[in-house]
Amino acid sequence: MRTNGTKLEGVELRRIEMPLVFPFRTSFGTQTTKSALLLRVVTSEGEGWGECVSSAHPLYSSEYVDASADVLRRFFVPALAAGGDVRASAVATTLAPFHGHRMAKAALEMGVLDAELHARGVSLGDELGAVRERVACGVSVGIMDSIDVLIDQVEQYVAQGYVRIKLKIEPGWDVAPVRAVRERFGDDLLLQVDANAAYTLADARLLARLDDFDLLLLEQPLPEDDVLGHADLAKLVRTPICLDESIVSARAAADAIRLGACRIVNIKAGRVGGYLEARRIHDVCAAHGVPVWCGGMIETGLGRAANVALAGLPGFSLPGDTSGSDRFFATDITEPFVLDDGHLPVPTGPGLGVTPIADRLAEVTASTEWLAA
Ligand code: OSB
Ligand code: MG
Repeated sequence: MRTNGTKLEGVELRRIEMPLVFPFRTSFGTQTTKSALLLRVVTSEGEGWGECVSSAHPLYSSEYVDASADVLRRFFVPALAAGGDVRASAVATTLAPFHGHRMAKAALEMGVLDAELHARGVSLGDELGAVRERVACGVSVGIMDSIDVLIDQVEQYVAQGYVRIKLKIEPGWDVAPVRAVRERFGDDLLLQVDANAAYTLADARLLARLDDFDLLLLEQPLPEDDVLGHADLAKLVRTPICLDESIVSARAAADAIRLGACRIVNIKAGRVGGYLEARRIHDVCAAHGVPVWCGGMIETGLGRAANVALAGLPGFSLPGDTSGSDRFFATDITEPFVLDDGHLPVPTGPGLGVTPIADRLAEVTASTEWLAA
């Protein structure tokens, strides 16, 4: 046993910029580049990688890359350094006095966890309780300029083996694209939609028209803080409602389920403050018989590896947005995740099971900063 515990030596914050293979349009904006913050957490036991999923602009949630960097630099890393023995299971508690900034918290916990698991020789999948060796993969398809372009895109993804298609929707791009995809690809295609909070309860009759298309789920139709609105909407549409943005913690998940606001939950570790809280949400949902699936935030291979590990847990009974690296990037910073018969393998190496390739990382790095503990 270690007597003095694990010491945090410092954290390297690395800002990266990666071009997307093509623009990704959602109801809140169009993204052409992936901007992210990577954390190399260095402890007395070794090092680990964390990926912060905040975006350049606060459009999906209130978080954004520069704010994540600031709060890590100013508060989170100093607090963790001051806390003594650094353990992944205690990171959330150490950072709990600070409100919000869950994506930054998640990234720091992920880096500490990766370092710790490397030292113990345990994979993240095993640590979290994954029961699958590979996970079924879906893909999130952006809003397109025309139905023809959309059908073309979906055709390519289906040909690549994706087992489920998620269409981004917004007012003016909802019933028509869903109908077109359903008609073209038939009733067997697993199909769902994601509104990213673009509607209001006044749109209930419009959203109920989606009931005709046998969708797996309708993701986050209403604003993040409108949980009761989702419960009301659930009485007006037959398609199961799934929450993404609204579920910021295990408590929020329990509340939403109790209120009848969702029948399915999208779990994203960054949105909820880390992979350990993500597992608690999985457990809460499992206890209520609520299926979950793993969401995505356009992660590099680092976050993708962690997401695939999470998706290996037993309650992840629906395909996730765990697409292959080439869905977004021509070249990833790790060995790419490549779909095999619609699935991705849960990494088996210690920690994340992947590390950045030095040359690739250097190519996409905009700046680095060392935060000494
Ligand atoms: O709502 O699921 C979302 C990407 C960025 C921000 C929000 C969302 C998304 C996606 C998933 O749709 C994209 C992916 O596969 O990573
Ligand atoms: Mg979503």
